[in-house]
Amino acid sequence: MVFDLDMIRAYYAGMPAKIEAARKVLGRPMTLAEKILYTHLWSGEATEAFERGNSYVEFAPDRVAMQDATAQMALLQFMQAGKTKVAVPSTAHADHLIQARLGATKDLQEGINKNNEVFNFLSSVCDKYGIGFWKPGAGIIHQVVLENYAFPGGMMIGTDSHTVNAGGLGMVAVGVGGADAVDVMAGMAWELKFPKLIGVKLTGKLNGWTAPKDVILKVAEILTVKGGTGCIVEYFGEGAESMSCTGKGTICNMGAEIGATTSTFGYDDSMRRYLNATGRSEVVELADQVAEHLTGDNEVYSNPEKYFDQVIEIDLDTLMPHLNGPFTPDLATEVGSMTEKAEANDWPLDVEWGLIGSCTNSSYEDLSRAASIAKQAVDKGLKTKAQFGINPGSEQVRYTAERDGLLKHFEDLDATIFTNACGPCIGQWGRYSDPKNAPKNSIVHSFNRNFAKRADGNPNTHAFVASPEMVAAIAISGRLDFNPITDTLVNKDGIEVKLDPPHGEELPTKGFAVEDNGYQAPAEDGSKVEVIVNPESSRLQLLTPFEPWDGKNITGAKLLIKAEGKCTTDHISMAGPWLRYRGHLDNISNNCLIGAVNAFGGATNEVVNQLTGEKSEVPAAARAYKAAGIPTIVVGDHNYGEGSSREHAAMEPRHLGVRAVIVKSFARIHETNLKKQGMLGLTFANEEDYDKVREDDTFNFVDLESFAPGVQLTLEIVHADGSKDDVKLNHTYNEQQIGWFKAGSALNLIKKQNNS
Ligand code: MIC
Ligand code: SF4
Repeated sequence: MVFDLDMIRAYYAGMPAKIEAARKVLGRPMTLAEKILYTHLWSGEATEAFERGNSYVEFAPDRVAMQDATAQMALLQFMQAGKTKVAVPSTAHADHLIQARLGATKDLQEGINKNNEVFNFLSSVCDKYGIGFWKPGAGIIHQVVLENYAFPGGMMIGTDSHTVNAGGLGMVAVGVGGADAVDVMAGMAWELKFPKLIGVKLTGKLNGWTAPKDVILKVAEILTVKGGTGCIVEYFGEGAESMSCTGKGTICNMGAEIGATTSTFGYDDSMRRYLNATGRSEVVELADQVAEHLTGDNEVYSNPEKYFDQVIEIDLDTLMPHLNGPFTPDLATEVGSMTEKAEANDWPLDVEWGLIGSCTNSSYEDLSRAASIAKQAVDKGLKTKAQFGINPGSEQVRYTAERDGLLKHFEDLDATIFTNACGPCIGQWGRYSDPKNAPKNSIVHSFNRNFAKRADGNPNTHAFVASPEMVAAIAISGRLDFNPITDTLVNKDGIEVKLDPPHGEELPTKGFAVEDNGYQAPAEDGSKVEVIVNPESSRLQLLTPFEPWDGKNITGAKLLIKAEGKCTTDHISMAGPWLRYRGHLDNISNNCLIGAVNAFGGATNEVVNQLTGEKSEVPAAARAYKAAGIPTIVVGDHNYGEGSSREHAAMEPRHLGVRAVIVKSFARIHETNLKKQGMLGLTFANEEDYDKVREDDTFNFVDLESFAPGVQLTLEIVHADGSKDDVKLNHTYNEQQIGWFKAGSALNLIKKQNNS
């Protein structure tokens, strides 16, 4: 058994009393999200009602999960915290660093060869500090967590934005930066602004070609990529109960794409079935005893408008399959309305690849429904027009799917089965030798993100997100505007055939099976384990603490870049080829902001170095200012830092001498990451002030010495012609976070506290 039953037992035992206390202070019925939050207060039982969207609250999560690309930095920081063992059950998963190119066996071996140093580092740090390690090939973090660790009513954090996937099993699971994980692993509280609540009522029942994926694709259309910011989305209603647990996981997974803190579902039969099938009937027995607390109160669901900050209703009976994209996951098109839209926007109608899997849609049910389409194609004499790539989410799913003949149906269409890892979902797809100059094309996938270059590094790849069964149908037809509900295809004998709606099995009838799940338990006593970091390494670098604040106003700062439009963490710290430097701050800093669009001239990775007046790449300009002892600032647009949890996007600018990031609005995880690394993350009080910033300005903070919670800061902008603008800046720093800024980083403060 890899999961911690005693911890779950203890939590459930304390739950009723804690809920009663919370009910008393709230004086009203409770949503599920509130029940989970109020039973995980660091301080124990609730003594006050928190203000949603405003109060900073300390929580005590039950677990921590990390993946290889973020764990390196998280664990390098943890090593500095001065602890001998992690304080809560934690795991690390080797999944992001493995490429998808030739197929599972070869790619996995190559992945191990190339990343040996990093995997050894992770394996030994885990061994030393009591962290479970899931080896390369074991699976993708969120699928492995759902299969092994998630439990109804639990709270976890993970150093990956899709940690939210565990909401499918009724958790409050939140993606965080590594520094937050370090706090919790070091035995400290985890702080979060008490979220607002969005209720999504699902009526009716999914049918035909419509899948759980379409629910979230629809929600993304309604809420857009920032509509969920600062909120927990709670799904309820008969439609929710009719859906499988892994289907719920898909919906929660893509909550990250609307910026939501997390999403969750109440405990129901689908979760019982899933827990039983994945060897956790003890959890079911325990959960059943507190079942009433593992879902929202009836009154809440009957009168949702009264209890949620926003309510959305979706009728599953009439919901249509969707294709979202390209380049953003909230650009929704119903299957059947694609032709005109694609033509109007010049999206290539020919589809070259269909990719199925990733942490979002790689359950047994997903593979079986998509396989039913692949099988039909073969049975009806169809050939696939596009190529297929499959990424199973875990070795357990892969092994079972192979045993049950599901993978064979894809192989009959010449599909490539990739490693149980992230691969093509995170730019680790060896599709082209020269992606930058690769041709314009369309692909469909069942993943979650479709930002430019995300899958294959090619800026001209138009990626559309759909359910696995729809991906299968579209790939077979080779047309983006194929509508399997109405359209026919011509088979090899020239006969027109139609695809029947998909069917699948929620869980394997013969049960799950696996030979080697790839888990490595940590040493009982890790004190003798040695963690080696070669000082010559290009992949790993021990951290040097950031400088504390000198107590003075930051003056004479220059603009490193004013980013225009979408600036996701992929723009700030690109993944793909750069994943190899995730454990080496100085080396990875060479990708700092290279994808951000410069508001002056519209180029990427090209700014004017004000010291020389010459054009420069962004990281080189930053290094030049730093060498000259000149502080810099970054200016950005809305939802700056959207996407991943990678704290490199905050650490790199900090390392390169950026002192403040000033934007119209932030994505939550990134804002926290900036604060943790001792950076000033500020927003324009007046959005139009963004326009006042010119390329060759000089910036002076005039009242930083009185930096305090709830008080605006003032930035003096001195233009090259000598004229000045005073701009008001908002911030969300509380006392403690100001402490991080002063200490130079949150980690500096932990160390100080440990030593005192
Ligand atoms: C992603 O999906 O973007 C990632 C890669 O999983 C990231 C984490 C990372 O940057 O390593 C995430 O979503 O947090
Ligand atoms: Fe991996 Fe993609 Fe899931 Fe991120 S979204 S964890 S890269 S499979």
